[in-house]
Amino acid sequence: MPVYNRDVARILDQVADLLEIEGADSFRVRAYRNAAQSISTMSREVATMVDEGEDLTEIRGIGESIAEKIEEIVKTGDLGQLAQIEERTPAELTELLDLPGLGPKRVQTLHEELGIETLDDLRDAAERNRIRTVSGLGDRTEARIARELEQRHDEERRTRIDVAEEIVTPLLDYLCGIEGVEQVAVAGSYRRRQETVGDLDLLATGADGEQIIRHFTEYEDVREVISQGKTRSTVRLRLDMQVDLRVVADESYGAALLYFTGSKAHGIALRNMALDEGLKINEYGVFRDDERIAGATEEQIYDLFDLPYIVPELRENRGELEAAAEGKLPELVTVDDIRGDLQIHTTASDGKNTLEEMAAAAQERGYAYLAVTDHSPHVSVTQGLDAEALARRIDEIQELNESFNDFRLLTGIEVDILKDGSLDLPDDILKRLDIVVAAVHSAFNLDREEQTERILRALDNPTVHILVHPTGRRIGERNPRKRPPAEMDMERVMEAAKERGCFLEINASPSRLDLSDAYAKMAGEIGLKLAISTDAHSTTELDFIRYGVDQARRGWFGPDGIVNTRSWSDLKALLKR
Ligand code: DGT
Ligand code: CA
Ligand code: CA
Ligand code: ZN
Repeated sequence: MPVYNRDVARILDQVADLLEIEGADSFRVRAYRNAAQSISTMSREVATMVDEGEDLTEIRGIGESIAEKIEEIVKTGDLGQLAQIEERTPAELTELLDLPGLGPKRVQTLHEELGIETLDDLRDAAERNRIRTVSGLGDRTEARIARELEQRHDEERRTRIDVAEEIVTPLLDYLCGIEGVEQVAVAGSYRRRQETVGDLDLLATGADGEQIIRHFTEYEDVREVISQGKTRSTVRLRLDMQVDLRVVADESYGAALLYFTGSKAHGIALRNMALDEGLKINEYGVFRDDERIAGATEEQIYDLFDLPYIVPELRENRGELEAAAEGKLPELVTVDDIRGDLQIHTTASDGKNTLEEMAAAAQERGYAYLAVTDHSPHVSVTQGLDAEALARRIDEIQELNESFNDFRLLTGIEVDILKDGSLDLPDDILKRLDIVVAAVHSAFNLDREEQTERILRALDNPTVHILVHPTGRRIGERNPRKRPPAEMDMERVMEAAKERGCFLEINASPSRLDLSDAYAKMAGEIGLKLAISTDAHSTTELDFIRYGVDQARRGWFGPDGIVNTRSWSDLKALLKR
């Protein structure tokens, strides 16, 4: 991996920021800043200079000691010193430096006195009026920080699909109960089943628009009416969820649904198709001159362009219109296709329900099998199963299996992938299991190359069947455990999985949905099969499966590409590496 000047400059700047927060000598801090500055504005690559054995101290602002550091960065992509500093002073603290009124000294004080490490910690402290208690920081600074944080929060405010669902479901019930309301639908990203939604877009039909709008604004959860007209209104509900409602005429219902479901890119592509045929399409219908020739249903409109119906999950202008025109739209997987769940936890590790309860819940859902995949010991937040406990578990499951008809518990484990890519349990116990799912639970911040190698090494182990929650990300702005994906070369990981006869997971938990829709689509293009599993830590979480199915649909997956649509005997054959 080549190291570019901007990478070198970024690392030097980071060192400067952290040293400054630690209160290091200002001369020393400036040395790093100046070096970063020179390097980021140089036209030659320092990496080339190092390669050719040139003297870096010739560069303006670079002395002996920093020259050595640059050489280290160029050769290893990293700086040992930075890691050392980060052990004392968390790197996240540098994010706080951009806030008004917060210089390095104050950041250090906040860290020392209130234990603040991240923007979230800071937000929390501001909300509880604790910032003003810190020496040198008054309530004016606290208010300024709170305002700035609020503004940033607004910009990135999106709500996880499951949270949006909890908010919109009772609202739909309420609207359907209003006299004179005929149809109600949620359009927008929610209908496309995107993993997060910005706002909710509702459509309704009915005789008296004004009355429907009035009832809408009187809904008990409305915190603020942002606008209210004769046929449309916008309100804010709890958690600041914004909802638009439009009341439309029956003959425009399909056109409005199509328009407001989007995506915008899909809508624009359709509009261009219409223009090519001398037609006009908008939220009221499709028009030739001024005559409406379609609009009541979405099917009617697609049909007008000789296209089959395109489901909302595919409407992202990622090739669905072309595929539809060629009759090559995939037949997408549904919840009914799923025959069993391949990742769940019980009270043996961090689950809330027992093995028996989880088995009963799986049978209630009509499953043919359920893989029991508790954690291995390394995941220190929970007790994990060591080889001995796992051996006892295998016996227990085999015994329990005697009592079932048309259902089977699969013996399994969620084995931790250690930092070097080795597994947390010996092969001889892993070999005895029906299914081994492997996951990363630590060292998410390895660089891309190292992370990729680590994962590939884990997949090299022939006992591994499925790499679960492959990137480890946690989604949702309001998720306190939010975490960006681990960086890796996903294409290489997928190619490697395919070659080795193993699979990746779409983790159906709405706080993970990992693989993302885009990565799922990539898997399909590579020809890699996926598992959809819930990672349920309780019986009710088995219902997460539908979020995973939605994500797979957004990734263009049919039932054949999903391993757990198969019977146990077919799945078993597929798991033979
Ligand atoms: P979100 O709310 O950010 O999760 O995403 P959406 O897709 O729900 O977007 P939103 O709420 O801004 O608008 C709802 C739909 O309305 C969008 O998916 C497509 C349609 N739409 C909005 N603006 C435009 C536009 O300028 N052109 C077209 N063709 N459609 C638009
Ligand atoms: Ca929306
Ligand atoms: Ca909207
Ligand atoms: Zn896990």
